[in-house]
Amino acid sequence: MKSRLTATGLSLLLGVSLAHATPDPEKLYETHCLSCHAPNRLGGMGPTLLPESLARLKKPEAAKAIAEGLPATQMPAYKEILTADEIKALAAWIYTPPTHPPKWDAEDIKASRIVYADAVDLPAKPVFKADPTNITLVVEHGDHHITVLDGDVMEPIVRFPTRYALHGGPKFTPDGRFVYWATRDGWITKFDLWNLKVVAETRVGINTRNVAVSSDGKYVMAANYLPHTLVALDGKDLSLVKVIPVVGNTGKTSRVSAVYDARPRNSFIAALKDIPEVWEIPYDDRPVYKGLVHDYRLKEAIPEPGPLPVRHIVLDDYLDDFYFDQNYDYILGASRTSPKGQVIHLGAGRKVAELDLAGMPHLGSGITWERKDAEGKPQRVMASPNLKDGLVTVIDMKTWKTIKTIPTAGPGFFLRGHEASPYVWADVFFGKNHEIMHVIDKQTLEIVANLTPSPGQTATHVEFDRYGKYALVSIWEMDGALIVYDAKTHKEIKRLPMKRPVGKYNVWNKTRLSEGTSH
Ligand code: DHE
Repeated sequence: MKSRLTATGLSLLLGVSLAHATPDPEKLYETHCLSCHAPNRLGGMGPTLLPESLARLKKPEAAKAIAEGLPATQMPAYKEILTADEIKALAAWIYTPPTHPPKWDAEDIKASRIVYADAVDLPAKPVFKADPTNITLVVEHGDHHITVLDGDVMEPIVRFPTRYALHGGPKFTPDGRFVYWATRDGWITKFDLWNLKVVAETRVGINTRNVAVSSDGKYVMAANYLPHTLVALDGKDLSLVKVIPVVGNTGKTSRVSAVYDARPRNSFIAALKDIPEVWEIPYDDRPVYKGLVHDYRLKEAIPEPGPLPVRHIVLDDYLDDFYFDQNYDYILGASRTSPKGQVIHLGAGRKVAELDLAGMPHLGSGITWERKDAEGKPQRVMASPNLKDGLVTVIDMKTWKTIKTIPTAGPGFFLRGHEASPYVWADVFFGKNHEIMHVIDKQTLEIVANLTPSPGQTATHVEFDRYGKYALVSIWEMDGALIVYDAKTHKEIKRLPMKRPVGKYNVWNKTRLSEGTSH
């Protein structure tokens, strides 16, 4: 931070009143912010300061952050350096579009890559004694750290800092050795979990959604809001393989809501925010034909050249939030605006049914399990929390009908279960009851327990250990905690203090595509 004469100081010095001089936020940015937040507000050591990146931050909060700084970050307080008007002007200005449209192209991506020499060619053997398949990563949002937990004894093995604002699930290679994560500012990190070292980092975009890893570990695919691209990296060293501009059949470009690995199909599936299409991107040698809409085996069409061709599945409605069935034959999708969900058969490339979904379902957080129907026959269901209404929707995976709407104490974000557990756990993330965690019986579809792990504090995102013995709950507060519950008795076993912990990721459950968690 550079010191500088304030407008008030200058006016005293000159003996004139500058009280009404209009602050020049662009100049203020250059003087005070550019060294950390980079030219064109693209982000560097500090986060990106563009309207798209600030969508989740209210303007008064931005002004407060400038005035008072941010705890547990390098952001200093400016209230002694800038006037209130200057702070206000600066806070307003960062929400305006930049004069030069921001760009992040192949050259920027290549130039950003960092390979850490001390993490190359390390032995394929864990440096810790814990079972590497039962490790759980905990993302701590509060001070941007990851804790690596031994899942058998629920003790931290190591805790290390990450880049700013990691979002979405870290994705493991099938052997569980390497894990990749994305930050909202576009950084993709490859981490060697057995050697506890960062291997490489590449910045793929300005505003990034999430990352997926191909089931052969060959490709890492990142989804961007800004620019409108998907970016494929080499899974080995995060070098650039391909930038895929996201342009629909009509020529319109789109933000990518998220990208997922569809393991049984050897392909990535991308959810698009601004065009009514879903993209499938095979990563095996399967030919994909240009112009293809419904069936990639159309022989008369022209094959798209090069690796990672795109199959456009054109739909009647937008789909930006997905749930896949366990075989990846179907997508259950919804847009954040339409009351009807769609069931898409991926092979046929078209809608086969509609879903009755009240409120705003969070299908990306859906899970599945088997129960018995009224006649005692096995019935596979999927359930989704709801971001707007206090309910969990349960859908029959054969008829696609809603078989139950379970009322909850408020809108929820995450729902989690485990093959070995008779219960699913649903949080109440929003509203006055955000301290409550519901436990739902998989068979009766009734709430059997309402836990209040930490009165007055937000309880969220449950994840299980490999065996379904423990249920881990995040207390999403700066001085929060990870609470370990006995998954059978719902009794607290221990609590580990953590800084605003959110997502937790167990190697076994994620690499074995457990039906009780997201993949
Ligand atoms: Fe997330 C996953 C989208 C806000 C924490 N979130 C995801 C995924 C998507 C998504 C598409 C799946 C990606 C993956 O795992 O590969 N999230 C969105 C949104 O659209 C939304 C509502 C608004 C936004 O601005 O992005 C949103 N998400 C949040 C939060 O506010 C949360 C609670 C805190 C944060 O990190 O910003 C949050 N999202 C998470 C977590 C996961 C996630 C912990 C991974 C869950 C898992 O178990 O896999």
